Amino acid sequence: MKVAVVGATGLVGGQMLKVLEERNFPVTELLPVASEKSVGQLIEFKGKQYPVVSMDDAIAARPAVAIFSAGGSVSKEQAPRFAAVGTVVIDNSSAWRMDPTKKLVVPEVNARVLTAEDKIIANPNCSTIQMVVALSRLHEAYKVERVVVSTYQSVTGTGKKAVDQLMQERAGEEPTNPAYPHRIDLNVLPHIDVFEDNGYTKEEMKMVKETKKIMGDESIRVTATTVRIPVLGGHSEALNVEFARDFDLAEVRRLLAETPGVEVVDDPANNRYPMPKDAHGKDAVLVGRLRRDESQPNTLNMWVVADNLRKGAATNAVQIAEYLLAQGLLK
Ligand code: 11C
Repeated sequence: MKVAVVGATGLVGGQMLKVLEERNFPVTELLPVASEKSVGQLIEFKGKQYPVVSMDDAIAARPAVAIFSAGGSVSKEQAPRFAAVGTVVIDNSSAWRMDPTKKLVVPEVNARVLTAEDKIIANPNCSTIQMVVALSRLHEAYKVERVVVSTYQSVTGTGKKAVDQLMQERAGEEPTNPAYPHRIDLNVLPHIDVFEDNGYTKEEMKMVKETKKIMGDESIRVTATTVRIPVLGGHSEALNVEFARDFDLAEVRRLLAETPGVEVVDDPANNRYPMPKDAHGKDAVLVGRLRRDESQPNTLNMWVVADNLRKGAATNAVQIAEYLLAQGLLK
């Protein structure tokens, strides 16, 4: 199967290649696509070298699937061109997520919505993905009414520039090309993406809107505070979840243990709880610190951690491709 990876030289693109290789996706020909200046650069995949090709050459090759991680404007312009030649595009940008004609998919939660008509499929924001994976079975059991979420997000969510900023600051150097308006080492920024007119950031509003769409329930109320911290391994989230029905904590633990994609790490007596250093490089969404909110009925507190470049981006996209393949939806 011919597979294009658009944005192959970026942080997420690199993870896409790694995950395709690790999960043994049946790639017979890889078409790595990046900016014009990278054309010809060699990319190693499954022990073979593949040259980076131009967007036009990749479209002319008519791949079965193109996994995009090249930003919203590239996606808006180029995804329809791939779709026009019959390629299924799985897009990691925010370009199509809230388009009512496009599906927004986390396979463990709503893969069933996909059909042969879907030629551009949106991959959600990383902080939304790990939250909905953790919530999906609990929603079926007790119905989520409202979520209050605070995030603690890795600089890898911003990209290479931010990783460089953190590392340079840590080494006592002045960052050459800072990604943030303030230092990030030894600091915390309550600011991810741009501020909107309502005072929330775009990242916060993504969590509100994408959750409703993926979970197929516009009645779920979400309010978010998203925060950047000087960490590399993954995003952490404190969730306060109010349900319509009461729950039993032991049953919550059992439901989470049975939830596809979730690993329960919850043994406070032995100092075991989810941490980014343990999520790093894994596909699982780690869930722990499970406890009843004693300040109001039917409400649970939980701590959710995942590698934002893997389940939050690359793994989720490849899982969508795997689902399409298994359903015979890829040519
Ligand atoms: C961050 N969540 O951590 C962002 C990165 O809409 O796919 C991913 C942005 C997106 O900065």
